[in-house]
Amino acid sequence: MNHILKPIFIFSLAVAVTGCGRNKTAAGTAICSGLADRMAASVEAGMILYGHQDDLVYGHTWHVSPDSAATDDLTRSDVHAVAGDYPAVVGFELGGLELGWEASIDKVPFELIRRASVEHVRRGGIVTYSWHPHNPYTGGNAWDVSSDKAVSSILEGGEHADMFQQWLGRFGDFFDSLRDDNGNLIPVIFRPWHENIGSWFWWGGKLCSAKEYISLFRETALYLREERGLDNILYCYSPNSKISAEEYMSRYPGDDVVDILGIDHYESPEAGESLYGAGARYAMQLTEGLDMVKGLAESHGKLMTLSETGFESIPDEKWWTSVLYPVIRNYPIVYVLTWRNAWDQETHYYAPFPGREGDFIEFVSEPGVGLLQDLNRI
Ligand code: BMA
Repeated sequence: MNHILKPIFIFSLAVAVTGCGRNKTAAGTAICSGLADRMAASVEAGMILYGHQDDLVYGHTWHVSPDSAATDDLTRSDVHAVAGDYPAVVGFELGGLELGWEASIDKVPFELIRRASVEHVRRGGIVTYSWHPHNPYTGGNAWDVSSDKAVSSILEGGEHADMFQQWLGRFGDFFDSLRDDNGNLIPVIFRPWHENIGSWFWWGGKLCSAKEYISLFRETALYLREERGLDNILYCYSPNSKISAEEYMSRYPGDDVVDILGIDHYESPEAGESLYGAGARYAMQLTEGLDMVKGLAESHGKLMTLSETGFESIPDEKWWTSVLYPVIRNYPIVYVLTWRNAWDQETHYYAPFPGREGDFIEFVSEPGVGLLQDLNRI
């Protein structure tokens, strides 16, 4: 929103922003340190940026059709339609890119994702990528946890190691294509191998050893950075919530390949649980999770984020101001990203849209909650 920024939070920002350009970091150059410094400045100003997954490429009732992927002006957005401004952060999903598909698992052409990413950064925004890759061992999707050999099979020496190199090659090509009008690479955030302590993805806690997971993350980041020389990527490590600090760190890939510590946490009522009860439980667990990440981010000199959150269909009319905001306002998080508004699933939405605004406008009017224009004033 266009509110005047009232930084009311005084954070002791122990963040050394190790982002590229500083000592031990993921990328090591000026391209990334610009983004890392900007994010640190935003936190220091008491701002929490709002992010939304796939915001510019589809919403609850619309999507950019594949036919106009090369020409659409990318001005549509459910968040903009409700709040009059774009999210400061936009997330995009890269699942399917590893297989050489034209469009993602959510049917968004990668050429459209590339254009929307460059355009959002041109407008002053921040872009982050999630990845739900197919199971390399079974051929199933990211949620296929039927084998505990998937991760080991693609690591160096594994039977599908070549396949993984091919996957990484496609990712290298994609990140290398993220260039502005002058041909310069744009800085972005990549958040691979997420929610890795739980066991709902094939790279999850019970599906591979800690050593294998760490190799997986490191091979990914080091391929892009060292072998491809891509110095425009900040890496985010984002386990699921409801875990201890020991569990969080048990699979930590290392300070040299991680720039941002995140956590994913959703509200999801249990059978028979009231809306109030579910909100209170979500808030308590989120508090525990953010307390933990804050401590770790401080001791490792990293930025922190609530990398994914939301309440599907947002049944609570006051969710944004009475459940989410009272918790996140207490933490120096760079951004909070709510998940996608699927255009082809009636109830699969996590952000407002016209006719279903809830209290989102009040939320983005709260002190320190930032949309794109707020970020541009930093
Ligand atoms: C999940 C759901 C799926 C989607 C996946 C990747 O949480 O939204 O429908 O395919 O994320 O975006």
